[in-house]
Amino acid sequence: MGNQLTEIAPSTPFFPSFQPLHVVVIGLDSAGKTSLLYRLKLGEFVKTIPTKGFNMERIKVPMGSPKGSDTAFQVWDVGGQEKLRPLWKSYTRRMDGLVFVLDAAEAERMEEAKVELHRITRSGENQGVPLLVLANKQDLHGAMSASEVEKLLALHELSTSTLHHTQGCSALDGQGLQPALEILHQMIVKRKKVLRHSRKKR
Ligand code: G3D
Ligand code: MG
Repeated sequence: MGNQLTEIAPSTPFFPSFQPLHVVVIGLDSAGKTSLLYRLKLGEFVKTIPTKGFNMERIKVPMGSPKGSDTAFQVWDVGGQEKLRPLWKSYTRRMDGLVFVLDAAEAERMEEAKVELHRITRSGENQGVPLLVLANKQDLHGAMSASEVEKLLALHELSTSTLHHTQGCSALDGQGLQPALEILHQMIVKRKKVLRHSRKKR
């Protein structure tokens, strides 16, 4: 699910792991953001409590291409309760990539998620930042697929310059996370290339 990824050549330059990519994880409360962060950091499912502020961790993700390489992400997991959402703006400043997490088994909150996602992606300097949507809790019976989630969130309404990808995943068993982060990395690399190119032209 997504757009424009087919144009990414396998030979895209690789960012050295000493320069972590700044990635911000947001989404409604209880979507599974903190569980996903610690699944990535520790490789296991941990019991969470609602996030009042934020969690920040550096994670290293092995990349399929170039083989044997890995990429460092500095991941900010920001609380999703309604009263905390105005803070999202300050965390998303100068980010390289945005991860929006949903509880794919909770159809009744899709509209609320859509409104928040479009609000944050349209605001100021967030425009054009690559977006990874994680349709979490795929281990639950009745969880919506990535394509259903993509439609309900109306991702086609995002600006054409915003690279995006939607991936089904589960913090419980870890499925879907590795490929999702590889695609996020590819989208970030592609955008940096485009920005560099347009700066040179000026
Ligand atoms: P948040 O950080 O987005 O607010 P949390 O969400 O990571 O705190 O998770 C909220 C609840 O969802 C937790 O359950 C957590 O265990 C559960 N959860 C997170 N990811 C998954 C998943 O992939 N599958 C399933 N089945 N549950 C998940 P509680 O019961 O503590 O509220
Ligand atoms: Mg949390």
